[in-house]
Amino acid sequence: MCKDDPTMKYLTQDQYDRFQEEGILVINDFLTPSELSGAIEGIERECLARKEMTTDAEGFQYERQGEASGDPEAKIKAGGMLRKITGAMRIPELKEIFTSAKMVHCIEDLMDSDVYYHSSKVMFKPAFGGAAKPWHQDAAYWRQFEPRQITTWIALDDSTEENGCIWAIPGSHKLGLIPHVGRELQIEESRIDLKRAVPIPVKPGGLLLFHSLALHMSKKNLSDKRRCAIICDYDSLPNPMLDSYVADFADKNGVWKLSAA
Ligand SMILES: O=C(O)CCC(=O)C(=O)O
Repeated sequence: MCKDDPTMKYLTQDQYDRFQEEGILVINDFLTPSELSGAIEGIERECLARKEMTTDAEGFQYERQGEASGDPEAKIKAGGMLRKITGAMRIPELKEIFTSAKMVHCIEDLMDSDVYYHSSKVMFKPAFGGAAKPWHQDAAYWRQFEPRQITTWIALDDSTEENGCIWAIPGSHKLGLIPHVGRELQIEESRIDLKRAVPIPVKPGGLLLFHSLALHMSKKNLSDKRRCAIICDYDSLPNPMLDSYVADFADKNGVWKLSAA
C-alpha cells in the first residue's frame, strides 16, 4: 500500500508504509527531554497527592496477586505498588503531549482522517513484580466501535526485555479480530504464531504506535527497574471517548475532536 502524499505532516513515506505493512512503528526521541521530565513530574505529583490511598479509586489501580493482575477481587501485591492510572489525559503535562501538534499530525498521517480522542492511561510495570499483560488486540476491549483506532505508547523509562517491554507480531493487524477469553480478555497462545513475536525495546521518550488489531503483550517485570509508559488511544471515527476525567472537552455526544494547533 502506498500513500505517496506530499501533504504528510509528520511521518516519512517509509514510516507510513511500514506502519501499513506491520501495524507497528517505533519513532525514537519523540519527546523532547523537557517533555519527558515534565511527564514524569506530572505523574509523580498525582501519585503523591494520593499517597494515603490503599484501594483502587479515581482511576488509580494497584498491582494484584496473580500473573496478569487483572482480577479486581485479588489481594493487592504490596502497599503503593501501582499498576495503572486510567484517564491519563487529566494530567496536564500528559495532555500537552497527547494533544501536541506533532502527535496529532503523526496520527492524522496514519489515519488519513480526522483524529478523535479515545482513552489514555499510565502503565507503571513496577520493578520486582509488575504483572504481565497477556496477548491481546486493543480492539477487543472496544467491540462497540469499528477497529480503526491507533494506540500510542511512549516509554518514560528504558523499556527492555528485562523489565517487560512490549512484544508484538508484525503484520497481525491484517488478521481481523481474534477471539479473546478470560477476565483479562486475552488470546489463547495456541491461536498465535509465537515464532513471529518480536520484542520492541523503546528508549525513554521513544514512541511506539500500533494498530488496534495488532497482537501484542508484555511479560512480568522481575527486574529491579520500573518500566513506566504513557498510552493514548486515538480514533478515526467520531465515537464517544472512554474517559470521564476529561469529559469537559467533549461535545454533547461525548466526542472530542483533536485538531492540530
Ligand atoms: O504497557 C504494557 O505493558 C501493556 C499495555 C497494553 O497493551 C494495554 O494496556 O493494552
